[in-house]
Amino acid sequence: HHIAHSREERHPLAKAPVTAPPNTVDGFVKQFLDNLNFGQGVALSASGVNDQYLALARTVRDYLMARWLETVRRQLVSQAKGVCYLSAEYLLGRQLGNSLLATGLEDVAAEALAECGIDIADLRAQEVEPGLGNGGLGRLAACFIDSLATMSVPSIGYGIRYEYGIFRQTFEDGQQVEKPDRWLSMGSPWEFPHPEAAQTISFGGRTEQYDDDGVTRTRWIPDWDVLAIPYNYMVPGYLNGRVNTLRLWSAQATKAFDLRIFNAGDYAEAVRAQTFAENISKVLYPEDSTPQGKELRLQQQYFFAAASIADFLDVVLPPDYDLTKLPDRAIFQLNDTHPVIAVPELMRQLVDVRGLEWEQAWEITQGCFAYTCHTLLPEALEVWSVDLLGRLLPRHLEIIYRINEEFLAAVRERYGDDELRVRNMSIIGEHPERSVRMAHLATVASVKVNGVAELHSQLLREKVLHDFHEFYPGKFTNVTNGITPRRFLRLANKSLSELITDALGPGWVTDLDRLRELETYAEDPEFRERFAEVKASNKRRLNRVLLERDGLEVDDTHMLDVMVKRLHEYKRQMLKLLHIVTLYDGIVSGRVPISEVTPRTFIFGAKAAPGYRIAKDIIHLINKVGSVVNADPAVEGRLKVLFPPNYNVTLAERIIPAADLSEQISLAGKEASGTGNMKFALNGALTIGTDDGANVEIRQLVGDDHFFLFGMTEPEVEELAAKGYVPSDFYRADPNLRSAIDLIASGAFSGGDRSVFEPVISNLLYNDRFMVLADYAAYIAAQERVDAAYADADTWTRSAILNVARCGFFSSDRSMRDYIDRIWHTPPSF
Ligand code: B1N
Repeated sequence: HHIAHSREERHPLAKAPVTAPPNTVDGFVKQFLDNLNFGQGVALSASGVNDQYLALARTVRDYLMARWLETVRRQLVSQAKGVCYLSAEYLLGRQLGNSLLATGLEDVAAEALAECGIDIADLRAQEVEPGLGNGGLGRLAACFIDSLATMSVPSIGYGIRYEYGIFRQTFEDGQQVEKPDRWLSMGSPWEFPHPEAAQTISFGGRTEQYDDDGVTRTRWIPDWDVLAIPYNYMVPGYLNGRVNTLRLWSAQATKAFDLRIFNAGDYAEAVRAQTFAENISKVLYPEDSTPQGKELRLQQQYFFAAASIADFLDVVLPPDYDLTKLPDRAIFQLNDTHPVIAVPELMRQLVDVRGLEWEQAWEITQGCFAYTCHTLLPEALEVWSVDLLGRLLPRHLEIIYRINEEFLAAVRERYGDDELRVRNMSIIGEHPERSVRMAHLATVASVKVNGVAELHSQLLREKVLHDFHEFYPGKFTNVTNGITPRRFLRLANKSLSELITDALGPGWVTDLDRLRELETYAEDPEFRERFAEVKASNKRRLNRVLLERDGLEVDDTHMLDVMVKRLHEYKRQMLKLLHIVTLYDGIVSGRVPISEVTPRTFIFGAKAAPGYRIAKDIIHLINKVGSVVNADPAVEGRLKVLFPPNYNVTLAERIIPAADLSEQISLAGKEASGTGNMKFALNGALTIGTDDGANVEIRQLVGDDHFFLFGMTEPEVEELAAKGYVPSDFYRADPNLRSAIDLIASGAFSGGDRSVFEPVISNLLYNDRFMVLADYAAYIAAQERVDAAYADADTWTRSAILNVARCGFFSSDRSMRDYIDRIWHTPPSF
């Protein structure tokens, strides 16, 4: 601090505060041309669109930079309690539009570029989105850091800078083929690497005890290490002059590492070893909700957790900080179990590195962590084999064992020798192999544990973590997920935003409850007409996007019925498909006159984990049904099935504002929350959905008349499972269902080849873990209610407006307030 200070004394310019370029069209043009000429090294006349995009991005960045430096400075001075959000995924979406919005530069930039003869829309289209996440969990992290910046909460996001994000999906003959996501190949203008602030992260080796002035201590003697290089990303608050930090770690081989081998004369081996180390941040694991237990994944988790803890202790905290006060200075929020290895890592830092007593260190650690659980599926609860963990992180395994020993002693003290309970609660599981249950470790170490929707939190307390809830009453809480209204309404749906702002003024963007005031406008025929025109224009825009992107045609006179989310059996894309096949079957069999079929365009968007066989078969089937239905003249173009490949945040921003109907049809009790459901409702789509996740809260808020509920409730699901679910009974009992399944099985969608979709069909008839057939009849009936409601366009529009008006609760700003009140206790700073 002292050296830095004297450096600033030397020149008057160095003393002046950093200021942004002038907020005018001329100022913007000047900055843009400077960035193009001096940053990109090209003249305007010779520049290509990517040069121009990079120069534009750097220009917007220049406007953010002064605010970022100021935010960092103030945070350093105030030392207020802050949030460290630890997440293995951040599904950020494109940065340029959001940065322009946050700085209020949208119009200035567009005008400035127009004066240079450039259409800003062409440059915005250049940006490759950073897809550093799989789905809801990663997008949630991105929404949360947006809200934290907008609400001026001291906070920092920590994660991994994957060189390859979620794979790019292509279809070959209807089947998913994965391509690498080279998002960095054209350069990323949004990141700032800081190799001088690297952390060294160690792995492997052994531990030993040693005598430290009469005290026996443990040290870890690792046998290899890597460098973690921080890359800073700016997270701008919306029009509030604050810019927070997202710090993503990239792996680099350490010098010591390659030199050792290099000096032994084996150059090729030294290079191989370097590649090995740098593999750690190479690629995002593409499994959503089903961890794979791979060694590289554990390496990733420890790599970013340890780097983040070290960064916070060494760089963010002042030197000589009294660590016993850490719980008043920081809360580490664990986004699912992926960063939970940070718990034993903090213990190791406090006990082994900084010499604190175990008891004191444990007290601190238990005050610093909070854990968000995002699932209910048993197969999604992460475990690491003791064998693997002990090999990679021997000291951490010892620490986990001791935590468990003391925890189980407390359990035994409370319940006597109830060994069944002790076994169920243990952090170490014994079957099918000895393993560390990361959710148990997280629960034991955390101040609070939260689920992500009311129903989910209730099921956590009553089922998945029931014994823990009994043991730690008060530890469990709920924070219902949210979405940022900046990206998912203001940016994605500019025309609806303008309509809302015309009615209410601009304040709703940071105070989404104000949308309630739209309820009276729902009764105004003129407002309804304008609202309907917004929907229609969003459909036309989607039409243009899909035509250009994929050569697909949306009929903008159709009802737009959308199901976009990861492909997973529990989400039940098969149920949606059975509805489509039933409609088609009705037409071709002559049972339903074509004039009675409501014209609908169905849009699917979904990636399947590359190793998830049945999910890939379902993608194949959707595409094949689409080819047949779309081409059959008997359908007269009244049904269209579109499946644009590579659904991502950018495409979501186009699809969601155009949708009429939102499909949220998971089996009750399986979808922890869902956040797509919120995005659709907030953009004026009506939901057809089960009583699951946050659907429950959406329906309560918008009202039963404006939501199409169907299907079994969670207790009904349990009841059916308990009495023994036999899917083929439903097949036999329902002629429509039988006919639809038989049509698929007959090879009608696979050129007569009955073998292609046999696995999908037998999975439905003889397994059907997520009870698609049991909910089929209710779903079809609900879709008939949808058709009837849609026939009255004006009433439908009124319901759509009421959905918008009543969904302010789902702002991620509200989620942040809940985390602050119930868990973090971090007041806003400035
Ligand atoms: O997290 C979202 C929820 O809205 C969804 O309902 C939930 O399914 C999703 C391992 C996950 N749960 N678990 C994951 C992702 C990646 C991975 O490697 C698990 N994602 C969810 C936000 O709360």
